[in-house]
Amino acid sequence: MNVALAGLPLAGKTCLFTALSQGAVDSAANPARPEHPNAAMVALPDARLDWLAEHYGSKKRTHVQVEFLDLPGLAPGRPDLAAQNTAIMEHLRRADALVCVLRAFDSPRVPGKADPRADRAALHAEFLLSDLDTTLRRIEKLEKQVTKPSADRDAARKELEFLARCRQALEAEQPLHGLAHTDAERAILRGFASLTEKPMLTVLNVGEDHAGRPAEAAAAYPDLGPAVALCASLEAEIAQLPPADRAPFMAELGLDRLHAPDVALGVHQALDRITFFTENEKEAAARSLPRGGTAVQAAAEVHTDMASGFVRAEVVNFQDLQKAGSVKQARADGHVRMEGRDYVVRDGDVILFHFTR
Ligand SMILES: Nc1nc2c(ncn2[C@@H]2O[C@H](COP(=O)(O)OP(=O)(O)OP(=O)(O)O)[C@@H](O)[C@H]2O)c(=O)[nH]1
Ligand SMILES: [Mg+2]
Repeated sequence: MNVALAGLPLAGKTCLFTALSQGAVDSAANPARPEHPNAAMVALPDARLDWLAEHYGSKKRTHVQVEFLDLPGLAPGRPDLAAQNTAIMEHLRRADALVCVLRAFDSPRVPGKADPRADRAALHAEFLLSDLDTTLRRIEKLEKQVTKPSADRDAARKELEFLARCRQALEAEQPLHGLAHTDAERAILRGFASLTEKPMLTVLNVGEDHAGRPAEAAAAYPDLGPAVALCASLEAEIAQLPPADRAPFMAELGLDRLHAPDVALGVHQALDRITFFTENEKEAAARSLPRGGTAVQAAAEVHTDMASGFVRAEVVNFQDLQKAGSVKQARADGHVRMEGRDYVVRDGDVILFHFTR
């Protein structure tokens, strides 16, 4: 899973990247460049994993990891930066999901007044235009193709019909997200790496005076829909402190918890993925699976051998396990089930795979 931070210049993307990655990359020494973004793996926090690891005394804890990319800001309407914008858009296209970072703070370090509504509209317009451009070019190519007899003429005709719907949506300023209904249509959108089809999470970067109460600052923009609000600059500073030194600083700011992890969690959710767990004394692991994924697909996430030699899955949901207090008790309560390869995994399932080598 890789997620790109998109935003206008100075929206606070690098601060958010530092907050998420806890300073894993020295962005001051190596600023993200259009042709070379900075990347960092970010662990999804999960209290269930902590409970499992403690309960079983597992030596190792493995979190679900999401890769975040920090990129320079997009500058729509700047012909002099067209090459840079194109390079940035290429990275956005390759990402599985986008985080739109919007500036909702005023600072002497950043010129102009904050206007997250206008900034979001400008970003979305860039994405729509870029998708429209790709769609029109593809339509032009296919229209030539269907005039000549060929084996894939029918497929091309079908694609053209779908692309006409895409064009209509984009011209009406509607994103392509949710427009594909069949696997073939989804494959078409994936093929041209549509930007407006991608899961997207909005982040409102609020001022340092609102660090402790970001939601209050976000309440001024209810029309922006669900968004994660945080003060990226201060959360970046806190994330780079040794954990033991964070509490006094946070208390001073009135910050009861960090909000940057919500960005990673929000993206995982926006990608429509669930978390399941595997567990033994050596390792407690949280693993990610697309919603609707089956037991054998879950096994493949752990190891290809487990999928190829899959026999069955012993499943207990975390809630039942926690309530029971132990697998033994959960079993006695009838909460441990044997499931076959087509079982649809639920969020929070703790799974023991039985397989042959
Ligand atoms: N007051 C305030 N300032 C912030 C916040 N986030 C970032 N800043 C400041 O805004 C400036 C830009 O922040 P960056 O994180 O570098 O922004 P960016 O989006 O990465 O900028 P580019 O990469 O140049 O597009 C810096 O001076 C930050 O200290 C915030 O939440 N509140
Ligand atoms: Mg930056």
